[in-house]
Amino acid sequence: MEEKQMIKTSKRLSRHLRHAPGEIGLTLDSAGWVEVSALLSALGAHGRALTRPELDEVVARNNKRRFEFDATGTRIRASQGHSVDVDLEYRASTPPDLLYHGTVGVALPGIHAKGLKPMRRHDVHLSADLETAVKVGTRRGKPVVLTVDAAAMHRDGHVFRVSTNGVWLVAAVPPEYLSGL
Ligand code: HQG
Repeated sequence: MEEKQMIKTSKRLSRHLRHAPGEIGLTLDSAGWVEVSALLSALGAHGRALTRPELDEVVARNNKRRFEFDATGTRIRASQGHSVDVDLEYRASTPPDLLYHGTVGVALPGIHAKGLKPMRRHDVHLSADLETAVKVGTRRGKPVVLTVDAAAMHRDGHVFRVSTNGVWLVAAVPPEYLSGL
């Protein structure tokens, strides 16, 4: 599949597997899974059809491994990034001592006042490496990278989880754990 088509399809999958399943008549289960056959027929009924081999290619080649199949390959979900209410059932894990969050200057006053909030998503997204945080910030403009004292948060009882595709998830980051503001 052409790169352009891959990106378009990935965005379409993100939309329906993270934010708006109902728009194409899909229902996700409580952990975000949907039958592959249901997804393919819903996509076909609402725009360009996608074949199973095409879906496999988009999942395998996706630059952020955004989607995953279950062990039997009959169900699919987004690994993180949802705005719909799901419990992805990731186990709580010990984070690296430092985690990073990429944002932009315009968000800083709000973050300074309230810390990092999940905003329209389910969790705050953090990365273990600086480079990813720079990329995340760059989506919105000139990137600002904040450093999260994840060791202290963990010690204080905040629960961290890591998604299948390596994104660190936490409900919120109070301002006292942030530097770089
Ligand atoms: C900001 C993409 C004001 C926050 C990326 C961010 C990531 C606040 C924006 C993933 C705030 C939310 C997630 C506060 C947070 N006041 N602004 N108190 N707290 N913010 O898109 O982390 O391509 O929901 O800094 O690469 O940017 O979709 O989160 O700028 O991995 O797979 O509010 O989405 O991945 O924006 O991005 P988002 P994010 P995908």
